[in-house]
Amino acid sequence: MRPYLFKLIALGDGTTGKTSLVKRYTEGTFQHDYKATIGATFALKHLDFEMDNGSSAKAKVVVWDIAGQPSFREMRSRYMEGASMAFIVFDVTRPDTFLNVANWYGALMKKSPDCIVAAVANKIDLTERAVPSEVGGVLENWIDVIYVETSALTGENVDHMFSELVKRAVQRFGPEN
Ligand code: G3D
Ligand code: MG
Repeated sequence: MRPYLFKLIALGDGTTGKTSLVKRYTEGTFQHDYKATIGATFALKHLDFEMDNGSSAKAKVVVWDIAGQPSFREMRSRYMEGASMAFIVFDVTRPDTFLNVANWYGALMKKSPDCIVAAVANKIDLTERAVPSEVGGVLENWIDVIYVETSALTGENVDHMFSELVKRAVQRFGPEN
């Protein structure tokens, strides 16, 4: 059986933890001194998983991560097009990054309306949390997202976030997309 092939993109304001989440997921590491470069970087993840009917399946996920401080404009074109999945990250210590989630979502829906989306509350390991968990229910009722709370630092919920996206993408798009 041919593997599923998916494009997954990282979205969200600068320094919310996009690159750290991608690294945690694809390499299992956390780098304190990651240096941003210009352009986008790519990581490939191979997955073996079980379908609801018990059969096994394989997926290849190409994760796109834009480098540096992203703007909506530079993100819109190639980057968002053809994405099967996206995660929009905000930093729980910075409410302004939470308020921008809906803007990222709107821009994404213009380019990839069928995309499966996760809204990710990152940096939950920090004690200076300013955005409470209750926003999860608000977000899920407001826009069509899966809400997940993560820490790229400790790794909490990171695999869960990515596997939820892949599971739903398999359900929505089926094989050979
Ligand atoms: P970005 O790709 O969205 O711009 P980065 O964000 O992944 O580069 O992360 C920005 C900063 O936040 C980095 O700090 C990184 O170490 C930190 N960070 C990312 N995720 C977490 C997390 O879950 N918990 C904590 N405590 N910090 C996190 P520096 O200081 O290296 O610039
Ligand atoms: Mg980055």
